[in-house]
Amino acid sequence: MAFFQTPPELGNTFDDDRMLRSYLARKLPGDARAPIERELREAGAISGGPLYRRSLVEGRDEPKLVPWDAWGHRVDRIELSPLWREAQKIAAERGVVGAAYERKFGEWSRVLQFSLVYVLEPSWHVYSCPLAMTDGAARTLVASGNAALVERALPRLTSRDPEKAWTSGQWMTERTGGSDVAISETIARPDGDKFRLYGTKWFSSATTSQMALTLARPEGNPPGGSGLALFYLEVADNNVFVNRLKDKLGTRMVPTAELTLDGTLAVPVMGLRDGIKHISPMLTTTRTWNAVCAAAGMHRALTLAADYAKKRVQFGSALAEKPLHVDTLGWCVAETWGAFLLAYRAVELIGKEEARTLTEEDASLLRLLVPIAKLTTGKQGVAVASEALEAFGGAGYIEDTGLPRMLRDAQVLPIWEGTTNVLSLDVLRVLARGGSLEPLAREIARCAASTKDASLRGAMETATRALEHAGQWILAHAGDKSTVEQGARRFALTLGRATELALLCEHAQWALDHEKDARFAAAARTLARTVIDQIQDVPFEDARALLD
Ligand code: UCC
Repeated sequence: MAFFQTPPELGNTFDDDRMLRSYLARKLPGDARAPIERELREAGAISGGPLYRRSLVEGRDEPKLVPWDAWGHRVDRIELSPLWREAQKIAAERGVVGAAYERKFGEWSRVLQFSLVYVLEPSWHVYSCPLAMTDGAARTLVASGNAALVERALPRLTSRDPEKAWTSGQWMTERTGGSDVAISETIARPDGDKFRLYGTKWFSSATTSQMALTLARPEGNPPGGSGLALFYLEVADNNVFVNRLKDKLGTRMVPTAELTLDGTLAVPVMGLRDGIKHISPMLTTTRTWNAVCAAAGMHRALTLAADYAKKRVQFGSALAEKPLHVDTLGWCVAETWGAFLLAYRAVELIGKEEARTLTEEDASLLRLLVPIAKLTTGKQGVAVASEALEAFGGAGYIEDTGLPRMLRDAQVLPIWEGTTNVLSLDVLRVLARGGSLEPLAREIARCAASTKDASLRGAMETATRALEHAGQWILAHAGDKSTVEQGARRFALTLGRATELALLCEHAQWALDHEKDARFAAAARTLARTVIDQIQDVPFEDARALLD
C-alpha cells in the first residue's frame, strides 16, 4: 500500500483557541460573555470550515484589472476574487466593523469586534486590509467632528447590509515615500467649496472601496506635514485612474494599486492644515488591526503545525512525540500568546476610549502601546510563520498546501502601516513630546502585583528588569539623539517583549487560580527564556563599517 500523508485540519477556530477563550472568560462581564461567545463560535465555524476550505482551493484566484471595456472606454474595473466577494458579505453581516460602532457591549464592544477579526482573518485572504481602513476611516471621521461627512459615510462604513456597506481606502503613500508622508506631492486646487486633487498614490490597498481618506497640499500651503490637509473623496466617476495593480510578494488577493488623481473632487475633513495629525486616528486603528491580525496569523500557523505534528510520523513516532519538535512548537505558542495579550491590551483601551471610560493614564498607555504592539507582533508574526512552515518540512514550501501564503502574508505585517524602524521612532516621538515610560511601568507593576505563584516569579522579574533597563538606557542617553535613534528598535522591542511577558504572567496567574490550567504559566516561562531585554550599546562605527 502506498503511503499518503494525512493533511492538517481545522476545527471550530473559536472553540479550539485556548488563549482567546481563556482571555474572554477572564475579562468579559457575565452578561456580555454568552452573547459574545455565541457570535465568535459562529464565526469560528465559518473560519475553520467552509471559508478555510475555499481559501485552500482558491488560493491563486487573484484580482484582475480591466482598464478598458470592449468598446474602448476607460473603465479601470478591478475584478475581485470570489472569496473576497464572499468575505465582503460575511464581514458586513457579522459586523466585523459595525460591531465596534453599535456598542452593544459598552467598552467590550471592541473586544467582540476585534475577536471577529481575529477568528476570521486567517481564512479570508487578507480581506482584513480594506476592513482595517474602513474602521480607521470611520474613527477618523467621528474624531473630526465633521457632521456632514459623518452623516454621509458612517452609516455606510458600519452597515451590516452587504448591499449598502462601504469600505474605505487610506491613500497616503506616494512615490516620494510611505514613511515620510510629509513630502507628499499631491496638490489640492479650490473648486467652489470643494477641491480638486492632482497627484499619484503609489500604494492604495483598498482600490475597490467606495470612498477614501487621503492627504493633499492645498495650493499655497507651506511644505512639510503641517501643510498637508486631510480630504474625503468618493471614488466612482471621480477622475481616479488605476495605473496598474502591484505585483507583490504576499497579500496577493488584495487589489493594491497605483492611482492617478487627475482632478478628483474632494472635501476637506478638518480644516486645511495638519493632515498627518488629523489622520492619526486612522493610524491608531489600522496599527491595532495589524497587531491583532499578526496574532491571528501566528495562531493559525501554529494550529496547523500542531495538528500536523500529531499526524506526521518520522523516525518511528509522531512529530508531536519528539522532544525537539515539541520544544520548537512550544516556543511558537509562547510567542503567539504574548502577541495576543499585547494586541488585546490595545484593543481594550480603544474600547474604553470609545465608551468614554478611558482615564488620562490609560490614554497615555494607549498612545505608547499601539506602535509597540504593532512593531513587536509584526516581527513575531514573520518568525512564527516561518517556523511553522519549517515544521511541515517540504510541504510547507508547496503552494497548493496553502501553507506558503501564511509566510508571504505575514511578511507585510512589519512593513505596511509603518515599518519596525518608523514605529520605533514613533515611540521616541511619544517620549519626546511629553510622554514617559511611566504608563508601561504602571502596567508591568500591576501585572507583578497579581502574579503570586512561585513558578512565575522568575518570569515576572525578567519583565520588570527589562523595562527598568530600558528606562535607564533612555535616561542615560537623553542628550544623545543619534545614539537613541540608533538603538530605538532594540529599545522599542524590549518594551514590547517585556510588556507581553508581564501580561502573560498576569494571565497565567489567573488561569492557575480560576481554570486550574498551567499552560499559560509554562508559556510565560518559555517566553522569559527568550531575549526579552534587547538593550545594547552598539558602537555606531561598527554598523557603519559594515556598510562601507
Ligand atoms: O501601508 C499602507 C496601507 C496598507 C494597508 C493597511 C492595512 C492594515 C491592516 C492590517 C490587517 C492585516 S498606508 C501607509 C502607511 N504609512 C504610514 O503608516 C506612515 C508611516 N510614517 C509615520 O508614521 C511617520 O511617523 C509620520 C508620517 C507620522 C511622520 O510625519 P511627520 O510630519 O514627521 O510627523 P510629526 O510632525 O512628528 O507629527 C505630526 C503630528 C504631531 O502632532 P502635533 O503637531 O500636535 O505635535 C504628532 O504628534 O501628528 C501627530 N502624530 C500622531 N498622533 C504623528 N503620528 C501619530 C500617531 N501615530 N498617533 C497620534
